[in-house]
Amino acid sequence: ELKKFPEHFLWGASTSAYQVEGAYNEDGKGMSVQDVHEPPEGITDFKIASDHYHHMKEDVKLMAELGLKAYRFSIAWTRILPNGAGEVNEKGVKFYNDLINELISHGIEPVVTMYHFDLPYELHKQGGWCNRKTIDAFVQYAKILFENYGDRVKYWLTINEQNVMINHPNAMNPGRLPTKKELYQQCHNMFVAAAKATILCHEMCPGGKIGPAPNITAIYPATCSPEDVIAADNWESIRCWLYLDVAVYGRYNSLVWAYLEEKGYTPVIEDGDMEIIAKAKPDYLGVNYYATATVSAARNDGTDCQPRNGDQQVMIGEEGVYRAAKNDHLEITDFGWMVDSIGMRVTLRRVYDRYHLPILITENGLGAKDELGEDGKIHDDYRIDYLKRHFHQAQLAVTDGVDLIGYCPWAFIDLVSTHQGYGKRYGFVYVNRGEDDLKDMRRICKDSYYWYKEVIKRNGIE
Ligand code: BGP
Repeated sequence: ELKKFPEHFLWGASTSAYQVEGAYNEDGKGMSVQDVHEPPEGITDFKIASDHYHHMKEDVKLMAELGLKAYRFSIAWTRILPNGAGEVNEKGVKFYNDLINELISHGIEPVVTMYHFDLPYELHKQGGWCNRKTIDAFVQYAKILFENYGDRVKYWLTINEQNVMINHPNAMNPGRLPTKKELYQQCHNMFVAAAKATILCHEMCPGGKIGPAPNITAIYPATCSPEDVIAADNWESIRCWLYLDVAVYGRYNSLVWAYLEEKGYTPVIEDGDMEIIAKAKPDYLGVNYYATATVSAARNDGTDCQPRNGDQQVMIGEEGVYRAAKNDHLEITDFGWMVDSIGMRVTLRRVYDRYHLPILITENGLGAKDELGEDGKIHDDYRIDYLKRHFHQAQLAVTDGVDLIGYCPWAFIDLVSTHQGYGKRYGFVYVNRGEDDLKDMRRICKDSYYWYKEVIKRNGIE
């Protein structure tokens, strides 16, 4: 028999600062790597996005009407510290203070991501995460956040999808792409930064909970050939377990360390780093889940690495390590992403079984080309169907014994997709704008909004 979702389950919704806020140069905000990134031809940039910065109260009102128990958003580092470190921008501090107060006054729990893909450009120019100064900058930033909001924010997330930043670095690195060796140094420095922030949170915010938010997905072997199974194990460790093992167990995953050594990618680990990492204990795990990936053994003949099509979910393979494979059992979205609701259950079970920490689904959702109908509505029954299937699998995971504390679909409102701009929408709320035609930016609740409202009311799909 199905278990019910727990009482006080955090039915939520997610966004990230640079994808939703706009106002990219207003009220003292500094530039982030996203602001200087050239979008692909015909795709909007992040300058205006969904103009949430100027629609904040209206948007929170829509969250309240939806009945959201939690709202996961990110703070733009460059609103707080325009240069990444040093001088504080009070107007930026005030914006999030107002947002947090607005949420709380409507009974919505703020879930705050500290850093979501938008490194301050000033830090990037000085080497970004390859430079250990960025660790200090992050600690200064964390301190400001805990000082200002720690009395009201219970749920903190350190870094969004660190593993995506390492495995798919295009969107976060304007200019030259870092080498693999540099990426693993960035990765290590982010581990240290997240650990320091975690320790600081526990010191500064009594009752505060903090954790990482990687993109986690079970990796399937393409066949039951033992070689494929090894390849799937390796890729699952490199893509997923590395990040959670460091966060939870305070040590590098041994399979991954062997891989790093073999490839010559091992990072410089300074004295004291591993002690700090071991001391920092997350209270819960954020998990972004979109789809599983399927892989087969590498052929090691120069063809393992397949060209990507600009889509972050298309596995690219790595020469001699694994090869992306097709999974004929799964459907695929119009944007080429696999749909695997059962894979969400598999993923949640694996994560819980490995770490035994409460899990918050911090992202999951369907990107689609929603159209505003002649009746002035958006009939996104495909999104309802997608979410219904995933909610059902989440409930099965709860029944399996997974300690799931909440579910924040991506996204609360339409926002700029990392690769496809405004042509690919995720929100429960539609924003009336096109790729470069801003129209009136009006908010219109989609059919999925009204459906989700009932789900929240009933604390489940049935
Ligand atoms: C995740 C990111 C989000 C969001 C989402 C959808 O990887 O954390 O920022 O963008 O994916 O991806 P996309 O916008 O590329 O469709």
